[in-house]
Amino acid sequence: MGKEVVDGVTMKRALTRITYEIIEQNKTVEDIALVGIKTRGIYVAQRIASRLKQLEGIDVPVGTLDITLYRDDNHDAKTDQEPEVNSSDIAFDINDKNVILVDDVVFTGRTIRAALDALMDIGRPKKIALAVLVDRGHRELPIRPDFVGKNIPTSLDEQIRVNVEEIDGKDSIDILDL
Ligand code: 3GP
Ligand code: 5GP
Ligand code: MG
Repeated sequence: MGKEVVDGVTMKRALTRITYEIIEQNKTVEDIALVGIKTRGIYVAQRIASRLKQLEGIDVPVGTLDITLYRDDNHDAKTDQEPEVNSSDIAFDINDKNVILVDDVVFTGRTIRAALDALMDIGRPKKIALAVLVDRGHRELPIRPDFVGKNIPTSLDEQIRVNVEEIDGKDSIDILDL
């Protein structure tokens, strides 16, 4: 069983705060585009987009990247296998955009590295930033999120479960012991 460390109200507030930080740090919010990493990163990106609409009245495009980590069937993410981009759905021009990559959890950073490669293959954004709902530590690359919902230090035996209303029926963040 998991232990809930962030409840629904707190999670929504964190998403709202991230959105305000994005507004503060971007002179022209019109240049912003969001790219969510499947699966739950896409929902986090859509939440941020709807808050940007509420707060600033702007429609920000949301694209998606499907990235999977190839690894053995145990759940040890520390592996020499690398994440691979399976597909992307980015139906807008990323050239000269301030692209904000969005994932639910950042861990080793290898998925983000793969996402950066994929974005640079598509075009030349003006800038790429990273927003995550949870930073659980254990980075293996020099990648640091610009916008963080919650820092949750974990051991390697733990796992974060992010629940989103859209697919899990509730918003919350749990820690699980593997
Ligand atoms: P999600 O983004 O849809 O939530 O990385 C693919 C999925 O595996 C993610 O789904 C994530 O929830 C889940 N996952 C949970 N713990 C780990 C982990 O330690 N490493 C990796 N690579 N994936 C994990
Ligand atoms: P990376 O190690 O590349 O940072 O993370 C690999 C992928 O697995 C990312 O998409 C990340 O969101 C996800 N991930 C890593 N650790 C966890 C975790 O503890 N919980 C969840 N839900 N996702 C995780
Ligand atoms: Mg994820």
